[in-house]
Amino acid sequence: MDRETRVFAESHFRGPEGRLPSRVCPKLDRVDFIEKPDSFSYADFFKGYLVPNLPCVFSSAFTEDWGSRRLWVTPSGKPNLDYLLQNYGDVVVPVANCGVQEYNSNPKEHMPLRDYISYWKEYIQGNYSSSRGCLYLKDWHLCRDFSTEGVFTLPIYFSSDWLNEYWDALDVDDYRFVYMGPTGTWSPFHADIFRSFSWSVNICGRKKWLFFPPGQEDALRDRHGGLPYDVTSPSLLDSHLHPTRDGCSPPLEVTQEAGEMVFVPSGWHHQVHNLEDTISINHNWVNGCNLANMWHFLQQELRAVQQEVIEWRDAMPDWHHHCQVIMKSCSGINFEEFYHFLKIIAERRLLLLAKGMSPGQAEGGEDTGLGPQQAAFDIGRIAEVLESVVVHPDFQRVDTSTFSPRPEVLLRQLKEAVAATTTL
Ligand SMILES: O=C(O)CCC(=O)C(=O)O
Ligand SMILES: [Fe+2]
Repeated sequence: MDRETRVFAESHFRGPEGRLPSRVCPKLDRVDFIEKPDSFSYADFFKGYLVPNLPCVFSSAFTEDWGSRRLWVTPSGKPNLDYLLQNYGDVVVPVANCGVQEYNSNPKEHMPLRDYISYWKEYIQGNYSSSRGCLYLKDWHLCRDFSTEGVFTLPIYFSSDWLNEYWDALDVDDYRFVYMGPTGTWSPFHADIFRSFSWSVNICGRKKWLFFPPGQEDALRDRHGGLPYDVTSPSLLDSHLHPTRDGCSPPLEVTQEAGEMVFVPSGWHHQVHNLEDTISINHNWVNGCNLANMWHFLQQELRAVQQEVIEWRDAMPDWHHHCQVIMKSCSGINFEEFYHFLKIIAERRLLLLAKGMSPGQAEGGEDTGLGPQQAAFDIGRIAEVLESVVVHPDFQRVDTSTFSPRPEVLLRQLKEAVAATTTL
């Protein structure tokens, strides 16, 4: 990142738009298409899409050299099921049944990839129908199971990825996925986990995306406040069931072709349909541009948990602690872990600045080229969010006596670093 880009981003987040979770969205009637890798820099993406939180689509030229686009695909552009079987057949993968609604999602089962591939072949032979229903392989952690060298290369635009940096540092999890399924498989209406960004590349096939800017989903709620499962369902036209439906603009529709890369901004609800037999690689990621959205989301999640168990508040002396435990099991993270996440990233950035290195070099891997300006920006964003965390009444109830460093100490270190980097 260059200095001018950092100044631009910092002034955005200081302004009224940056202070609120991104609810302000200009009326868009189409999504930008980025044609040429050579004339589109990291700064162009950062200023044009990441900071303003707007979707865009990158042409297939951006993924031309990915091994998966050759190896996983037949010459006629179909998924190379035999290649996948030979190379990954034994791995156990999660599979959703698109034909069955369970809350606002689909029930999942686990099976060896070889069984999913036999199902897929039968499904094609059966003219895209099967007594087993319409099955979609979702959220396969390929990178956790195999080396992905020669499969794909992380595009520079998406390289400031704290979620995966954090989980890699802990060596327990990641948010890097492969999806694959026949024509007709789909993902119900949702916004991504923790209000993360996502990026998605079609290795082969086509997807139709329906996008709603942040806040628009509220107009789609039913009489009881529930979000829809399927925004294309005719029941949405019933104004008795969905009284505020008229207040919602039609979705932004994007058709993603083979090789193309979609950037999904933070907090944008979306629904996705595979128009052909499709394989995609999708990552979720968080960084300084959507960190405040993540923190806002976690506060909402805690409030929702507290509402659910409000009746026990007076009877249980450790009710607040229990709310944090429930939140961790429902959302995957609670306030203590969020602090840990901030701490790990903050310490890595402080170290980088102290050593005058870029984030990529510090990991001993390939240099991502994001550099000290990015580290300084990251520190500023963490300081701002941590300042809000430490004064939150529910965070103040968390026992931080064993945290190292204590949250106030880390905040002070970050503020000192912010002051020292203004002239960087
Ligand atoms: O491709 C899909 O089915 C869903 C992808 C998605 O929701 C995402 O990448 O955020
Ligand atoms: Fe998504």
